[in-house]
Amino acid sequence: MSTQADIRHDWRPDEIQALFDLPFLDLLLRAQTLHRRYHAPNTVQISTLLSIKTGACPEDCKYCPQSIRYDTGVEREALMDCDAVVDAARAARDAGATRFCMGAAWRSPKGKDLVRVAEMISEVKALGLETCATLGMLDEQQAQTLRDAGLDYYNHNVDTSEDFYGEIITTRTFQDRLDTLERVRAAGMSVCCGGIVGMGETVSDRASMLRTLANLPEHPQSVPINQLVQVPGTPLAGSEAVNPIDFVRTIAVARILMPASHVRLSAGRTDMSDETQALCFMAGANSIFAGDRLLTTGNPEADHDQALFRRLGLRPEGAHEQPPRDMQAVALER
Ligand code: SAM
Ligand code: DTB
Ligand code: SF4
Repeated sequence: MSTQADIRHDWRPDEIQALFDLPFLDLLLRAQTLHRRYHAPNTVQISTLLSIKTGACPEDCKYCPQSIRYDTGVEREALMDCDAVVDAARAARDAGATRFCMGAAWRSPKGKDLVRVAEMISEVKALGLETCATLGMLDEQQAQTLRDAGLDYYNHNVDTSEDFYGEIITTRTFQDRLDTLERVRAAGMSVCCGGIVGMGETVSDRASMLRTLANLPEHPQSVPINQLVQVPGTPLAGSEAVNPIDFVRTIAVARILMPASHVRLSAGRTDMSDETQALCFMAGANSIFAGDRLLTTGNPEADHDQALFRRLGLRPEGAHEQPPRDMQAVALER
């Protein structure tokens, strides 16, 4: 049974630190127990990403292969044609995704580009998919335009703690991020907001980032937890890799702080073992990106994910009309 007492917006730093300090198995048990009050067990929501405008971003996010400031070999690509985006969305739907997320390497969208993205959103929604976009900072009017086009979710990550933010990005502030999130909420869209683990932050930074998310006026409906994908040429390439147990702890604490939200095991899965991913699901992750690409970097192959789902007895959430053929096979076998 769910209780309002689980959904809090007044978490104190010491309470969150105490969660990180729990014995690992106590933390996992608590996270999975709470998870089952709010979500169907063994069920994972599937999103697919498409980079609709790639590279040459003016921002200086130290993790990002798409910043114009770093030589990462990412080929810049102008905003895609609507038809090509719709084709990709249809393929994602037919492969079992229920949400399609369109990402653009912008600081913020420009007028005429936003009109084109609005058209893409309407057409992707008409396929019966939930729509998500991540286009950088928005003003009120832009948020409303996206909402009117049928955008369900807007992804805009805080990425790390307020204190550590300036070490990672200097071209905008943490408050700029919060301001956009407020406009997204005010326009009536669901918020997808999370961050990255493995950028040299401390556990206390991770706790502070999650506290920011949990103490927002509403919990983000979707909370992507990314493990840094180290891309040669970015300033963060060569960072010390995050220990898998510490990554799983971050997922578990996110689950406990935001029990009703979808917590997405996001970027970084190609660098994780199946066992680490299984622990993430045990810790309360119930969403992934499927498809062999994220935006510019790789993601596990469909075959690998299907085998992992089969071995763990996981099923896709609300799969579209019919489950994809391979997932039907999973259901029949069980
Ligand atoms: N330009 C927009 C923005 O920054 O909001 C949208 C696209 S941006 C690529 C979306 C998110 O991807 C970032 O906020 C960051 O959390 C994540 N991201 C980017 N590069 C990453 C990397 N190398 N590893 C993990 N996550 C990454
Ligand atoms: C999020 O939190 N992770 C996704 C999505 N939101 C847009 C992006 C991950 C990007 C990883 C690096 C790349 O592929 O360029
Ligand atoms: Fe640009 Fe977004 Fe990459 Fe930052 S994370 S450099 S804003 S594409």
